[in-house]
Amino acid sequence: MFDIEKIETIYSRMGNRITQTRQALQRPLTISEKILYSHLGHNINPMDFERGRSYVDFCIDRVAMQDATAQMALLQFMQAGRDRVAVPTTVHCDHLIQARLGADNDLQKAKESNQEVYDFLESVSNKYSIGFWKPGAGIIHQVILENYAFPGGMMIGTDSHTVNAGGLGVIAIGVGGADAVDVMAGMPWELLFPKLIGVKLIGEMNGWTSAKDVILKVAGILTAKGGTGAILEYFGPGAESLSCTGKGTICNMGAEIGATTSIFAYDESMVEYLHATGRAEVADLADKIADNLRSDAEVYDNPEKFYDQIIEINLSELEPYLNGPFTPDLATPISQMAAEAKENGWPTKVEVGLIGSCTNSSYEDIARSASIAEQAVNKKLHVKSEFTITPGSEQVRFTVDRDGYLDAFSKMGGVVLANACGPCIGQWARHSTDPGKKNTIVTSFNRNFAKRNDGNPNTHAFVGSPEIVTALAIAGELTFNPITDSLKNSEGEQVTLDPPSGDRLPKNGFEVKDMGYQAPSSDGSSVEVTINPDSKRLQFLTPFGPWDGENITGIKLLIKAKGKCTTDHISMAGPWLKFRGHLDKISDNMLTGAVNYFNDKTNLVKNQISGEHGSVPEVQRAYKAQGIQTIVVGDENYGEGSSREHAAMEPRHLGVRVVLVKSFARIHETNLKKQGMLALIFSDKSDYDKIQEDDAFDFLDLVDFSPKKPLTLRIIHSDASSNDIQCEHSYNEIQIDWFKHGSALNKIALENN
Ligand code: MIC
Ligand code: SF4
Repeated sequence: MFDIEKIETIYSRMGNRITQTRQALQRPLTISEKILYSHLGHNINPMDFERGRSYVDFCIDRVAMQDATAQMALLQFMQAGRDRVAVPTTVHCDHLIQARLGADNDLQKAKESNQEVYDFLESVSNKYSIGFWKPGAGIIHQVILENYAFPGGMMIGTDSHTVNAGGLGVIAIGVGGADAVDVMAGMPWELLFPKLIGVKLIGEMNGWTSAKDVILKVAGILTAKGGTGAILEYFGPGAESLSCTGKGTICNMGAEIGATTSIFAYDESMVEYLHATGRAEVADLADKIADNLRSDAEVYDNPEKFYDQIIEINLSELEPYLNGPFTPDLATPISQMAAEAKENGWPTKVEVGLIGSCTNSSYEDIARSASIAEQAVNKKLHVKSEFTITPGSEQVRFTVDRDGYLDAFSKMGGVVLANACGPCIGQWARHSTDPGKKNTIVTSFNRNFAKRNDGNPNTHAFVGSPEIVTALAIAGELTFNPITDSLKNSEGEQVTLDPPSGDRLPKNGFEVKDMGYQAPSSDGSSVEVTINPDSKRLQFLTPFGPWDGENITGIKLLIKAKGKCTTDHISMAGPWLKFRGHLDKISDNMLTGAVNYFNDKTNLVKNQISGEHGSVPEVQRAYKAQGIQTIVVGDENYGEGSSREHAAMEPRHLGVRVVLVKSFARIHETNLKKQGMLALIFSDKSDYDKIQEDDAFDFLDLVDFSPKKPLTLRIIHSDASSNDIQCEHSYNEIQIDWFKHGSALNKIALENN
């Protein structure tokens, strides 16, 4: 068991801090407030911070990083001038394993093809006292839930779905690598004090509905940016009726509505889960301070007084949902899918059903889905779609294998993939004769942006619960509603599927032979970290240059992006994951998925010097060669999705200086600031329409860059006419300093060396 002494210390001080806060604020507190206020940075007194406006420093209990983001985070940490990490930290090898043939084969192949990167991560971990979870151990968020998460804790992770741990009562927040570097270097971590959205769950789920449907419904209500800057707190009798891993699923997908994080208060389901995962001692400690791990009674009695917004969902009436295609907030109740699919022309033949991922790979998910798989075999149904299963951790995989569930899936024709992200992040060698074909897949993952799973822009990915995905894979039809429809079996009879059933936790306990964990050496000072100078996968970083103190002028437009521009559009994953440790190489994917406003094409923009069109990275490199700085213009919720800071570092590396948008997603905005970029927001959104293809830009008052003061940007059109527009920003003093120094890291390095 990890961290028990640390948890004891945290719990022992929580009570006092909460009492002080209640006195200072003169009101009852919600669960998030209790956790946030008991993690305030040193010397910060509790006061009623302005939600959505005050920047506040916090002391973080733990940092987690996955292999695809850890490379860049650790390359930066190595420049920070530290001997070891200041807070407990882990690295998890999960994103780089490609799904091809099945678990054993794929894992072996990944170890060979990623050896250099795994060796690097292992030796850096060893040197700086970081716990290392080897490839095959599982997906970061499941491993965290099973081993490290504890009610009342506060952690950050370099992955947007770090929020998964809210299912076990943690304030867990996804961040870019540079934020992790701050915390690993012993600095407090700064966050815009969040707003609070209360989600009251009443009733109890039944039949085909599962925890996934709660968040699919919430995503439909709040949309992809509706949670921005807020913590979602789930409460009510319905919340208590959910399993701990079901709560994790709900919190996990809170990333899809831009929420800072989501959380459930401590309850019996968490006690059960802590016991089942070998942490009865943590539950005993939590029991002693249980009142501190839940909102005050007054909050539950009159939630409207304490939350900025309240949503109520009756679980007894909740239908299963399918969200998509191309965006996780397009929510369709299963009973309306047939009509919606017809109206929108979505292909209805389901080619592949994929279950698992960090979102839905618990024992309960697998057991319930397996109960559907068993019916397919027993009722002699011919399974129409391909079907894959990605277990979330070796502990879950070992146990569900022991309990016969994996066998049930193979009998239905399913393929068990490695305990890794796999197809969820485009690590999928999909067998297809026509890679551009318009087609439909259904997954129990969380994201479904264009091209994400298989690189094909015409793949329509729908997100549903693993139980529904299994049923749809059997039926082979997106329009199949297992609640009302029947299927013809191999004997020509019409049969129906019974609703799923399965235990929340294994009756005979979890079991595992090798969890895949490697502890660091107690003294890593002699460990040497090397990178081959010819490496195609890794590259030491060179610090970005500081600002010269002048108004930046003569900026050219690189691209005006139209519509949705997620981090998958800015820095695609899948085939590019292998270059996550090599900034120059990965920069060749910069903004290649963004749609150019002027021609509706991806990766084709005008080079203003030559007048020719070229790929975005090519044109940008041409500007860079001539010392011309550029601007990227974007639409709403720019940078939604992943925490990958490559989406900010690539533009910085290639010489983009400004990103000006209608609105930003939180993590991406911070990532841009950390890397010394100017992340600006149109004061008047309609100014977006003023930007033309041949425009140049001058700042008029960047020399006076200061908090809360908009900047003036002059747009100079090709006919020499111009417009002066106002740009808002959310930089505070410290963040302006990052800009001045060239990056946040430059500043830390200066202070430490
Ligand atoms: C994702 O789900 O998009 C990822 C891949 O896990 C990312 C992290 C990354 O890009 O490495 C995330 O969610 O932050
Ligand atoms: Fe991995 Fe997918 Fe989860 Fe991201 S969302 S951590 S890619 S399983």
